[in-house]
Amino acid sequence: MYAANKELSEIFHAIAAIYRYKGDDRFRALAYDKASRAIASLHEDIESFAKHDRLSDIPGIGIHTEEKIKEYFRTGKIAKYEELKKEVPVGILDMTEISGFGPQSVKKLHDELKVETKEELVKALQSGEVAKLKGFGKKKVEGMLRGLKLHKTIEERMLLWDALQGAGQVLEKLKKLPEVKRAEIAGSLRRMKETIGDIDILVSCEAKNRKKVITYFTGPALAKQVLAKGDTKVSIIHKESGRQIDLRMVNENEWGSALQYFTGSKEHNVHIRTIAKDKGYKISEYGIFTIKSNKWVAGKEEEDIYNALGFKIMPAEMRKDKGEIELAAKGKIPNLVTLKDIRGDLHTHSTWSDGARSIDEIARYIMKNLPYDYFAISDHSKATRIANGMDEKQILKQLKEIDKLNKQYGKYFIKKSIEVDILADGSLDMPDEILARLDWVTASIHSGFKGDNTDRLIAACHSKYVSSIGHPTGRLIGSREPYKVDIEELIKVAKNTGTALEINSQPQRMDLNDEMARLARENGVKLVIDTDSHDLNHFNYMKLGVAIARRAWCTPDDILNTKSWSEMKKFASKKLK
Ligand code: DGT
Ligand code: CA
Ligand code: CA
Ligand code: ZN
Repeated sequence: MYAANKELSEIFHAIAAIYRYKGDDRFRALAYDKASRAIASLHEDIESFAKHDRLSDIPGIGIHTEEKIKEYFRTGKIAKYEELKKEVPVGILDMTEISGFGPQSVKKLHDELKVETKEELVKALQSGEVAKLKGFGKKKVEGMLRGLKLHKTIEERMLLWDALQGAGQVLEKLKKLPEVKRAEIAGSLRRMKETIGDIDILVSCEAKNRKKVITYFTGPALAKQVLAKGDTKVSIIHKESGRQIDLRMVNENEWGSALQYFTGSKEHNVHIRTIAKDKGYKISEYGIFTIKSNKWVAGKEEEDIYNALGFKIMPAEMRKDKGEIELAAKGKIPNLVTLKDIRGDLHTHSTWSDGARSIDEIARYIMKNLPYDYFAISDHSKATRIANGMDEKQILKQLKEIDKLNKQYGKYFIKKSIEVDILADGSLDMPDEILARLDWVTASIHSGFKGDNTDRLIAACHSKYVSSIGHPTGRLIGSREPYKVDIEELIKVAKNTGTALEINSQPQRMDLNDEMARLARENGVKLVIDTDSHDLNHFNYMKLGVAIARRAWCTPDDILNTKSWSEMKKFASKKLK
């Protein structure tokens, strides 16, 4: 991200948090949040927009935020922000975003216990001091402690999406060095785990050239800090992402064995090693050798290692020691779904609710950039007020616009849809007459996260208009736990009612997760992989959903949106009979 984009989006995010903390201007907070998101997802340098007086072209930038951006480029700061910062305890402001805390709770803790830092606040919570305050019952304090734990996972580990971005840039740069023969991501990132502890990169080069690669890797272009520096292993804190990257260097004939070893998982490798031992081999990052005479057998390519054991190579996403080795032994590794198989996206938001782009902009973007045969506009329904949900009148108007645009493009490309709220009693936030006019209906929960939501989801599956359940567990990695749901029961009902379950690809959602998606697949439930896009760049998230599906061993056949529209339609209309 451009430096100014990053700073401005952070400042606006902080201003929004301050307004929420003060509790006096909710709408202003929303406006700053929106602007912050808009800038964060901007592909171009915001400075060039400012220079050409085009800031108002950015969807999500309003009159006030435009003024603030201009001021930032004129003076280097935003006076209002400096002023606001003095009115609130900045040391604990961030904590308002942790689940179980919230601006009002943090404010109360500050006002009554005089805590100024995160450490003080955590201490007060753990010592039982907080539990003595009015309004902080046992349940509330437990919720806060759980929130802290969630928050910790994301402080210590990064989201898959963030790791992919950081690692991608570094890999490109390394590949450009003339000394580097091959370079590849390894570790949990290659396995596409939902959170990543550190990024692992493997490089092959001649031993005499290692020093040059190390000098570049630990130099100012990439490293903020050097954690460890050996002859073949170096660790840095990456300048751009602030995260740890481990680099290992191997000889060309060790490439395959090293890649196999450093891809892991540890559990997978341990199992592979016992099998090797039974067959008279030993495996290390340097190759596969006979135990008897220590003779090198293979190691140049990764598949050579597996082949030497009588296996076919399996995709990295499968390597968890959850049955994939047994499958490989039988020669039954499935052809997993890939990004190329995806033919459409059934969950996207436009300016009709909380999306940043008009339907026309989205459609044109997709036609130009993605190989899709169809996509659905699925804006929120009215119960999700914070997301500017649509009422009956608005959606009817929206349907007319979709008709008009499809006619204009000369193909029925945009499908009519909605992300309809599942209300507290399990009913849907839109009458059947309207749902009946749509091509695809995603039903989701956006409220009432505290109780057990199994019955609500099951009720939604029983609606003959509901094609798919959106982000079925509602979790946000690092900030919100999944609500309670009996996933096995949901899977059973989804199967019996012919309802699909969504794999939502938003980086923080990844919902269903890999294990649940696997359970769904094993029980014959169809899945849809959606991006839940709120802006054009979100369409790239599709690869995250595909990764979940691959970790769940899904083939194209398990994923509905690898199919033609007429087959999608067949699936949805089966319920209507
Ligand atoms: P992370 O970084 O916590 O998200 O997870 P990984 O899997 O990337 O773990 P990491 O970075 O510690 O190590 C990278 C890979 O190296 C790991 O997936 C397997 C391999 N590896 C590391 N330590 C060991 C070990 O003690 N035994 C075995 N068999 N493999 C190891
Ligand atoms: Ca790692
Ligand atoms: Ca590592
Ligand atoms: Zn939603």
